[in-house]
Amino acid sequence: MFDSTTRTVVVVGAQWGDEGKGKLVDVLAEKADWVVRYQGGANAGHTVHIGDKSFILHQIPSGILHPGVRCAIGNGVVMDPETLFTEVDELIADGVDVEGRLYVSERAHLVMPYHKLVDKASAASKAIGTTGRGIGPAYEDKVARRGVRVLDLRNPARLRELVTAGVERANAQLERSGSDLRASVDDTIAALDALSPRLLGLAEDVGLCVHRAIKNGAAVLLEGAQGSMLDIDHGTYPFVTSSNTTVGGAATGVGISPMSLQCALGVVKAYTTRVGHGPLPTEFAEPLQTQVRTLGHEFGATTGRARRCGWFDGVVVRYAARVNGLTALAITKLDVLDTLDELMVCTGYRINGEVHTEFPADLQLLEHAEPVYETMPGWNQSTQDARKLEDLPAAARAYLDRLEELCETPIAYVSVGTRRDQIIGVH
Ligand code: 2SA
Ligand code: GDP
Ligand code: MG
Repeated sequence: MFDSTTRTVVVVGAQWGDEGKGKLVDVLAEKADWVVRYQGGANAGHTVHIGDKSFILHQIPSGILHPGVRCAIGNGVVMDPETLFTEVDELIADGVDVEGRLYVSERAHLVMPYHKLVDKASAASKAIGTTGRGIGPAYEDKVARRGVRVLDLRNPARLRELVTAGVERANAQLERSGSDLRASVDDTIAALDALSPRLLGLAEDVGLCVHRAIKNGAAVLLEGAQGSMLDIDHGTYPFVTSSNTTVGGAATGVGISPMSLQCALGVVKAYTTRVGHGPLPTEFAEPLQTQVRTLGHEFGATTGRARRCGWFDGVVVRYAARVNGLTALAITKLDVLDTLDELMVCTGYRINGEVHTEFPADLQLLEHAEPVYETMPGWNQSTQDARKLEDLPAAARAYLDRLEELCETPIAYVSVGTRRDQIIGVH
């Protein structure tokens, strides 16, 4: 992806998350100078396998596993300081040198303990199937202009004021939800005081750092979390997360100009998954549901929840290609389909007798949508050792060709296993 002219790349999920962004970021980070997260928070779970070790990154950019790469958490992220340092300490225990190369935007909003209590207790969160990591309540406070930012830790009086108001509001919400749990101002302040020196040690003007890096010709990778169909504006609202997961959010979430973004790599599974509630038009029935979930180990990397699986949905990925302006696709988990006799690919939705090829905004329409499928032969052969396109069986190549055509976007990578080396670069 990176070369002498391509210096800023966004990696974005083009389905409902868990497409394998962590793996692609790890692969691309080999040539990056900076990797920056731009939205979401500890709801993300980005998995990277190196040798026999497996790392799940929640808030720290997946580039951290490459020595020397600078990693930053942008202003668009809602940052949970408690779990950030758990993550940092786990990496250090695994021998990863984090010192001096992890930065946190001083403008990033903090996820407070009371945000997590509210998220776990509220009926609205349950209806959506949130991760319970306090993401929605933290973004609510941000948008309502009453959030706590990293820089507020420098001002104890202001911090206490913001926390007191936040705790009061959270306790009222908890009471309304029928929860017995309550947040406490003193406990919240004490927890922040304990983390504050360490966190302020990482605080930076991340937008400025990345701007300067770009000006100096650095290779900068912006790492999206969740997926395009979970975007607050473009996703399956209200069954979405609370941030702009799409490329538009990358510039605002890092604090650089959208004009500086050069490439957008959309990561997509060779099939579809979603975790949490909401529409998934191509969802499998049993026994295929359990079969593919087992083959693909489709369980949430943060919560362990079973992911819902379905056929590849061309309407979804073509929509994501448009909204993000994808310049290329990375197709992951092709190997998971190795043992299936036949594959189906969704090319449109039949709604009230009419075929729609554009993803509808109104979810009520989707309730009556019947996917229109094309059937393609399987390949019944392992693809895990393929390292170039010619190593793949002809039926797998035909499948990829059809995905490329349907999504109107060229394929740049095909991933055929969890390991770093199990990838095909398409030139
Ligand atoms: P939230 O917690 O407010 O962001 O939840 C709102 C919706 O967004 C979905 N969401 C996700 N979907 C896929 N993967 C995510 N990360 C974890 C993973 C999920 C897990 O990597 O596996 O472990 O369960 C993620 N984060 C948020 C969520 O399911 C809701 O539908
Ligand atoms: P992310 O949130 O997009 O980074 O994805 P997750 O880490 O939540 O989920 C992707 C899962 O698929 C992880 O367990 C990865 O190790 C795994 N994975 C990634 N690429 C491949 C692949 O090509 N084949 C297989 N079998 N697994 C993969
Ligand atoms: Mg994930």
